[in-house]
Amino acid sequence: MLRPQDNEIRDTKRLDAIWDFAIDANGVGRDQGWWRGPLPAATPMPVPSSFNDVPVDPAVHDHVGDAWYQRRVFVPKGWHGQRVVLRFDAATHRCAVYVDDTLVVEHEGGYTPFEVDITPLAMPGTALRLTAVVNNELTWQSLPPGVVEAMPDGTRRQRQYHDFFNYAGLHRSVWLYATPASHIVDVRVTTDLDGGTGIVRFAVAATSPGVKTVHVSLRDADGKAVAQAATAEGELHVRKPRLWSPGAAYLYELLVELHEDDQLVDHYTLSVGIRSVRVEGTRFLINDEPFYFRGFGKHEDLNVRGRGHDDAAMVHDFALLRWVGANSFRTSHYPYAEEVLDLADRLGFVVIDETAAVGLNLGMGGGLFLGGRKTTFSEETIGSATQANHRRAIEALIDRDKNHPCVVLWSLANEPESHTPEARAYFEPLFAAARAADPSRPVGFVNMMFAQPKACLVSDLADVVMINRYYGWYVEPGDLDAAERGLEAELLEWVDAQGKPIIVTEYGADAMPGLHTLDAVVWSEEYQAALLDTYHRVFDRVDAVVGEQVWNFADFATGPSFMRVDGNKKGVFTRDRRPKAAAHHLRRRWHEPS
Ligand code: BDP
Repeated sequence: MLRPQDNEIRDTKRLDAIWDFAIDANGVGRDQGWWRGPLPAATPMPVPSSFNDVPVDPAVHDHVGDAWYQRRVFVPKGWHGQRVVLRFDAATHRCAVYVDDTLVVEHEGGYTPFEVDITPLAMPGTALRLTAVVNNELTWQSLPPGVVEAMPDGTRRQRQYHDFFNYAGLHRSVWLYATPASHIVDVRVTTDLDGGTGIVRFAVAATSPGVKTVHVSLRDADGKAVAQAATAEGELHVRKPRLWSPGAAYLYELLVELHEDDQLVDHYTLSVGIRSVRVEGTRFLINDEPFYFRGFGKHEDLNVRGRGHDDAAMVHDFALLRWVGANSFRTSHYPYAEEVLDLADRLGFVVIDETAAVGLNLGMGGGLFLGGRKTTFSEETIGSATQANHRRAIEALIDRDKNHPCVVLWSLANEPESHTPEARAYFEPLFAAARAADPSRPVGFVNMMFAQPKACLVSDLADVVMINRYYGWYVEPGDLDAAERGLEAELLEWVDAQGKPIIVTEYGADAMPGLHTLDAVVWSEEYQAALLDTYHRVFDRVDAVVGEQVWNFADFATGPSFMRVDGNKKGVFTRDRRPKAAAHHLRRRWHEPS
């Protein structure tokens, strides 16, 4: 799905503002038709933002169910004869949208965009009432999964299987935009290298009732055309291209024009980075050179805004990534805002792009969070409906992010159960779906401790082994010698079992900022730094390790737990982005990579 764009033909109107807001504590809004008029007892709510932390109200913070958003929108006078589209960049976790009295779209999945053509309802020069009802319930079918429990007092409580707060709301921008009726629907670009030549494969989808032709032209950063074609699908060749490389991004622009009966009717411009990605033996190659991932698993998590996108915070996070010497991050544990990927493209950061499939592991979560074990993969729990949803989520992620040079690897899930035949049956078709949707990038998933190298029944489907490990923290806490031995032994077993590149996508320790101890006691800043050092010694001894991504970039909000002190404190930065000792440590290692 193309992002809205302004140019001499297309026009956008961002609907970010203070909207009217009401939680639906008794779940009556749909029956009562709240979209038909002003919301009852509406309060102000910024868009984009999570709604949870904005008012000072536990009923909103912990709300489970529907939350209603509303605003008036003026359709610009000049949009006569245009196709008018309403787009939500993200509504977490599902949403139904009304234009005046009409239901125009419903969408499942909290982190990918959806849009709808509302031309017949959007008369230029008039106002419309836009209402969105967002629902934050996690179920066995949703990604991530969860269970809503009824409490004795009649209230409902959300149980979940993942370690981050269930923020919800309109997390990203909402747009109204206009295109001509005949328009460019989608553009897909993949790139490769052939000796000294850059290959840019493109496919343009467009609708037009007349005789249509598509022209594409690739411009360098100075605007000079370097290759062109007059077909909707084909290959452009660029001799001696400037490559998009980690830390040295270079972007071309693909100018796509739609002509109908020899008239220019639509135009779209896409940034293109020419690069190749390949796995060879135990190497991860970008532009045919071994790449070593240095970075973090992150979260979209800030005070007040929760998971709401914020440009200033985003640009600052990239500055911190650069300061600390990172070259990559994983979008743990859901697709991030498209703005993040745009900036990673521009600044040359490498991204592991992950779906919202986290917590598909009831062996762990059931015991820990729900006071009892349940079978992970079954028709009563995570079954065929979840799998169908998961497949759609993979396809939606790939559809959204396919053109970003920064994305080099798809992560289909974080720490699912992966040691049972049911897990294999669940994942096999999902890997096939990902490969069908994008044959150009490696695919993997993030393995959890319970599925050790010889027991894991899913890793052989992947191109890369990604593992999260907590030796010295959840396993043998405080004993870094044992951690060093355990980690090294396991990594060598992975090399034997799979012979693939290994990225350690999570390792780390909680550290309470300001807690200092002489002898590196758990929870101190010293222990966090010492644990990272321990892991790094091991990584440097195991050749197949091609990446280290610390958990986490910054402290983040979670649900209540006896293991969490006002959230997860494994950040090397605090939630307000101050460095802990570990950040300085990493900076020394990553600025002088061996
Ligand atoms: C891993 C999860 C991550 C958690 C982390 C932790 O992938 O989401 O936050 O552990 O416990 O299992 O800190």
